[in-house]
This record gives sequence, C-alpha cells and structure tokens, in this order.
Amino acid sequence: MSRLVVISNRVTLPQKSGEAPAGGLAVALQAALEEHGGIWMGWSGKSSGVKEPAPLDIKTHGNITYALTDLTKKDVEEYYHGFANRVLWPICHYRLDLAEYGRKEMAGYFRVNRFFAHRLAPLLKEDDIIWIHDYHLIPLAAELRQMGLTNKIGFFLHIPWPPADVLFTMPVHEEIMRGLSHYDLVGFQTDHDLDNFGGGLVREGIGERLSEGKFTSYGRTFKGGRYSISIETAAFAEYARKAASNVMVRKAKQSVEGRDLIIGVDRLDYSKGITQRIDAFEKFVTLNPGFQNKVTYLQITPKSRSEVPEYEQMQRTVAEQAGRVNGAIGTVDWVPIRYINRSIGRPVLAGLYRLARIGLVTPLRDGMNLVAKEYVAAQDPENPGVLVLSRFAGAARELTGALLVNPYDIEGTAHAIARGLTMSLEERKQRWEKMMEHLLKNDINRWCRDFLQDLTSA
Ligand code: ADQ
Repeated sequence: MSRLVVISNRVTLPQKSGEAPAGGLAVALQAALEEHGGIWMGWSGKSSGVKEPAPLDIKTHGNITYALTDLTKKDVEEYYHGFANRVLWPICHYRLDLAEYGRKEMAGYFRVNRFFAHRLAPLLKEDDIIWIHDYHLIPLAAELRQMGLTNKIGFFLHIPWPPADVLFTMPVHEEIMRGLSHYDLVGFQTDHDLDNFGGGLVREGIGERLSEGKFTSYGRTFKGGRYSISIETAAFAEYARKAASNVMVRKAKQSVEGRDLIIGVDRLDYSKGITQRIDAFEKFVTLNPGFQNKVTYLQITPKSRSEVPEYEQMQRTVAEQAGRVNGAIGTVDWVPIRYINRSIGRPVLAGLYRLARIGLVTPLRDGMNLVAKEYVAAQDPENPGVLVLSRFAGAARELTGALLVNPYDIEGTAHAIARGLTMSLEERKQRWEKMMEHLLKNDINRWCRDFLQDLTSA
C-alpha cells in the first residue's frame, strides 16, 4: 500500500517508557502508520494566543512523522469549543436543545479546516492514502480537493449520524453534507448511522444511495460503509487477567469485600447518561431492599472539556447527585456510590472491570462506546459479569449478550441491574462467550484493516 496520512483533531504521540499505555485506537493507527510509513497530523492542543501559529512542529519516530500545529485563541474558541463541540456534538447526539449555532463559530470551523489543508498539502505525495477522523474535520477533503488534490481520501465518523429531521435543524447541514461528498469512502459506526446518512441525502433531494455501498451527491459518487470500531480485545483481556496482583486493584477488592461491585466508566459528558444511571441505581436499591449494604456502585469519570461551562456545571451536578443518593440510602457502614473524578491507567481499569459483577453502560446516545467492549474483554471466563447496555449505544448492535436497556426508563434499568445481579452462572457464561467470540474476531486491528482496504480499492 502507499504511504498513509492520518489527520485527527488530536494526535497521540508515541508513549515514553513508563507512561500508561495508549488507547486501542492510537495503538492501531500507530501500527498502520508504522507498517506503511506515514504522517499523523493534528492540533497540538495548544493556543498561540493572538499570534499566528508557528510553523508545524514535526517529530519523526521510526516510520512515522508527527506534524502538530497550534491554533490561535480565536480558532480554538470558534472551531473547537464553538462549532465542533457546541453544534456538531450535540446535534449528532440528538440534543437539539443544547446546540448553540452562531455564524462566527461556523465560519471559524470552515476557516480552521482550510488552515489544516494548507499546512498539510506541502507534506503530501501524489499516491498517499489520506484518512481523516471525526466531526472536527468534515470539510477537510473539500478544502484539499479545492487545492487540486486527487488522492484517495477517507473519513471516519466516531460519533452517531442523526436522522434527517435532527440534522436539518443545523442551519449549515447542507454544507456539512456537501463536505462528505468529497471523500472516496465515508465510514460510520453502525448500519443505523449509514441509513440516516442515506436518508438525509434523499430527503434533501441532493443525492441517493446506489447499490454496492455507493452514494451519489453533488455530482460525485463515493462509497459509504459501516465500520464498527473496537478494542485490542486479546491485549485488554490479558491486562485484566494479570491485574489481580496490582496493588490498586487489590485495595479495591478489599474495599468491596462481601459486596457486589457495579462499575460505570465514562468521560464526563451529557451523552453518557450518568445522572439517569445514578437515579436508576437509587431506584434499584429502593425497589430491592435486600441489596442494601450488598452492592457498591463505582463511577469513574475523568473531567473532559472543562473549559465549556456546561461541562463544568455537569461535574457539580453529578457530584451533588451522588452525594444526595449516598445521604438518602447509605448507612453508617455503607457508602453506596463511590464517585471518582480522574483518569485511571488501562491495566488498573481492566482489573476493576473484572472485579465488577455488573458493567453499567447506559449512554443516552453513543457512536459506539468502547467501555462496553472493554468490560466484556476483561471478564473472567469462569465467572463473567453481566453487561447492562443502553440500546442507544452503537455497541448494542453487536453485543447481543448484554441486557439491553432504555436509559430514559429509570425503572427498567433498575430491573436490569437486579436481573444481572441474580443471573445464574450458566446464563452469564452463555451471554459472555457469544460477545467475547465476536470481539476477538472483530477487534481494532480488523477495523483498521477493513477501512483501509476499502479505501484503497474505492
Ligand atoms: P468517547 O465518547 O470518549 O469516544 P468511549 O468509546 O467510551 O467514548 O471511549 C472512552 C475511552 O476512554 C475508553 O477506552 C475508556 O476506557 C477510556 N476512559 C473512560 N474513562 C476513563 C477513566 N476514568 N480513566 C481511564 N480511561 C477512561 C468517542 C465516541 C464513542 C466511540 C469512540 C471511538 O463518543 O462513541 O466509541 O469515540 O470511536
């Protein structure tokens, strides 16, 4: 294959020895880049203030060149905090009520995509294969085409693609859809997202779905497909198996001794349904008093996007809610909810998943949700826990051995927790084996390979 060029909003630099291992996506992309040789370009995460950003910061490690750019303060505000995170993110998660559309932010989004194109173009060779990631960079292919580039360009959307009626509430939806038509391959997480995309083109009268996974719009024909992202299943299972000897995992085990552990792990985000989940836990204990003092619910939630006021507010809301529930149902010798506000290394996380009798993954809407897959991979084959999973997570399309719930139905989720905690070992094994077999076959490396194969032949 030709050289690979990956562009994503943020870039994962190679790990320094002693650092926590990177997530599965970074590992898979780094492996693909290393194999074919290539470039990974993106935002450094830093602002240059009011000054023009310095030239690209270029670092080479082995076969991979990392190219990072700073952005001005105005760019960060308008492109990243503005249009990407206050318009595209809420709309793609069906939260019309939270979208704050503004022309300034929209202009900033397109301007930064043009800026990325101008910085990237001089680094490119004619036969490079280009793979652009996620909602921050939808118009990047159109900008590169404008500059005369004819390379194969693929795009993968990590978040959901909403149905037409939701998408059309965004004033610039047509520009966004036009942006996607400049790719050779557009990848979505699930068949539902793909259907929504096709449906939007037809409803707006700007394109249609052809046979063999092809679409046509704005005079271009391109491929669209479902590529469900996954994890490094075997490696994650191995972390979990070895984690029993980890000090932090041992301490966690001691602290829940005699109680069943329920675990929730999410970036702090309104799409993850954390407040509904806490309500469901409280409901579960209220409806099942026999479980009082017999369960601990551990919610691990590192802060994210704390510069955005809604996210800061959310942090307070979740902490207060956990405190309120502990006050209401806790006893002198039992703290029902433990809420941790920080990031945890993958090996320890894997060990905690394995300790937990229930993995509670109940987003209101999620592109895929890798926590669900990690929880399954981490289980002890001889005594696996139960995954309680929102039907609105992309992962629900694959993880059919989970107890599927509607996270808006608090009582329904409470019943599923009770069912999970009382499920027989035989049923738990049956459900888990089916999911694990699927995840071992469909891991992150396969996802990466499938996408790149289809892009190369597009
Ligand atoms: P996210 O919304 O970030 O990703 P998710 O898929 O669950 O959601 O991935 C989160 C990752 O962060 C997991 O690997 C998890 O282990 C890790 N993580 C979460 N909390 C942590 C903690 N406290 N400490 C350490 N690690 C933690 C977006 C989309 C998803 C999609 C992914 C990948 O929103 O739907 O699955 O991209 O495409």
